[in-house]
Amino acid sequence: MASSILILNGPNLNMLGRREPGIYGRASLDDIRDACVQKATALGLSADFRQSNHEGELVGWIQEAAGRFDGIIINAAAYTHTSVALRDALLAVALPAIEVHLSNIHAREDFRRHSYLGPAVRGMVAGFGAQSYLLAIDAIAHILNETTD
Ligand code: CA2
Repeated sequence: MASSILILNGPNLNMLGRREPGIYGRASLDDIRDACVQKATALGLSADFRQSNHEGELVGWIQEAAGRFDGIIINAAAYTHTSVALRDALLAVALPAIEVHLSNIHAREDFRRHSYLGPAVRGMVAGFGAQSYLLAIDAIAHILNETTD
């Protein structure tokens, strides 16, 4: 059976393409979802792409992922820099997870340089705009292939 991945997006990412194109690019979240589904399909994966402005909803989706998905890609947006709850949820489900950011969080304000998710993910892709998501899908496909070989 095809592996399936859950792609999660945190607060305000629903506004992509409408504000701050200089930092986050012109692609809308719908554009990114379409590109992710296309990329995942090309790699033989199925992808479920979701966004929430609520930390608890994101925690719930991560908890429910156990047994339903084979891996998680997450752009936790501002919760990256604040959320012990998301970190604990990712550690609890123990699925391979990759952190994604559109912008290079190390080239911005100091508070963005720390990610609470770091210890709960296999790696992080940041700074390539919408392409960060596609690179993360490549990475998770590689991880899932290693696990099924
Ligand atoms: O670069 C990223 O992907 C971020 O996760 C985006 C977050 C930010 O808090 C992180 O430090 C880095 C912000 C998402 C907000 O998205 C907006 C989109 C359009 C207009 C305003 C905000």
